[in-house]
Amino acid sequence: MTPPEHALTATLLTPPGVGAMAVIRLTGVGAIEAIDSCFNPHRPIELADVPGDRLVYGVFVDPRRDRETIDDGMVAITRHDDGAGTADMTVHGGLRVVERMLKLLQGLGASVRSDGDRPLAACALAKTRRALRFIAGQRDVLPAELRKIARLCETDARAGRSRLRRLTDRSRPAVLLVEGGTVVFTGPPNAGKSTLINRLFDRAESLVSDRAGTTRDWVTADVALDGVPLRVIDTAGVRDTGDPIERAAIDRGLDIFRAADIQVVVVDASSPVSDAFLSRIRGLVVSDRAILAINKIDLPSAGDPSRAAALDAPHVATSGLTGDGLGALRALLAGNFTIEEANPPNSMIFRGDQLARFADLLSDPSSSRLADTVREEAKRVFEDDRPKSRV
Ligand SMILES: Nc1nc2c(ncn2[C@@H]2O[C@H](COP(=O)(O)OP(=O)(O)OP(=O)(O)O)[C@@H](O)[C@H]2O)c(=O)[nH]1
Ligand SMILES: [Mg+2]
Repeated sequence: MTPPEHALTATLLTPPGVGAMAVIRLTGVGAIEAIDSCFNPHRPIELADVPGDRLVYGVFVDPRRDRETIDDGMVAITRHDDGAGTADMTVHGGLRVVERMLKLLQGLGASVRSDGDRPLAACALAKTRRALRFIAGQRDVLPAELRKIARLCETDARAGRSRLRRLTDRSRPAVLLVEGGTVVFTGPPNAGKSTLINRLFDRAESLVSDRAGTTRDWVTADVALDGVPLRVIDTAGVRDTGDPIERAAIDRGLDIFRAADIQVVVVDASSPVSDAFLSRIRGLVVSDRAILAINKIDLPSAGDPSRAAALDAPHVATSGLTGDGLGALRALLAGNFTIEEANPPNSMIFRGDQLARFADLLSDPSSSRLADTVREEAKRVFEDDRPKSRV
């Protein structure tokens, strides 16, 4: 019988849904022969002889339907040392084309994996170059790290467990790097929130005016900070108001402020900070996620910014007008995202199903399968994590 890791498997590598292109990977023993039977290269060529760095252009056909054309596309072939092969097929990304291709491969003996790792999907989701570099780095490092843990489990199960736990507990910086986070700005009206955001991220989308209550519904912008994708949200200034629409906007703004990955409270150093504002905000601030910006320091001080500084958060003095303190504010933001920790193997990102399996393992201290399961996991991380040579 074909061992499971050599069985013919088809995986959609790109995110499911409509897109310009879709990439389907067929891997296992017989992959190249299977592609041979359903692909007509435009130029006469033996697929088995094609070098691994060459894309072959042609037409995918259904051999069971009189070689009816499914789509035109490309194939890249990799031959593995152990006799198995991998064919990456690029087709048009329509739902119907992908469905037909997967059915075709199933008909040729492949099992279709829906829970497969999707390295290309993850790459497609990466919003910054740094996130992309991280994903590529993790591809190299994660299987080796898991194998190390498996070996450790065999000699010292306790140490192996704690290393595995540490690995899964430290994924936050990596998740933030790949998926991004939200930074929500709040503060009294006219404190300079919109000005600060525009200047910090070099944009001019938030309206700025000397009229308090300029920002009503929140305004969002997608930016990058040191390679971490961030969604920055500018909210309505917090004050007591009789206007029901403004009140609703303030309430909604405070809701998203509470849930933010990073909270930035902006106050105006040149005017007194009201008790009403401080008491409203205090219960919402989460100290290890919050930053206080004491803004408009280019103006004479109203003498009481220390009242705001009583909020339990690191603070920084800024001027959205002159740019003073913006470097320090950026550094605090970056520090909050623990950006420098987002490096494999220090911090790595896992799929939900992997985390669930690791949690199961760790919750059963008597498990004798620890080393084996971790080793299996190392194999499953990426389909192509086997020694291979390009033909
Ligand atoms: N002197 C000085 N003026 C500033 C500074 N930041 C903003 N301003 C001015 O303060 C006024 C209010 O700025 P906004 O950025 O609209 O303030 P906001 O906090 O977004 O206000 P709302 O949207 O109404 O809550 C504008 O006239 C800005 O030009 C600053 O650092 N120094
Ligand atoms: Mg504003």
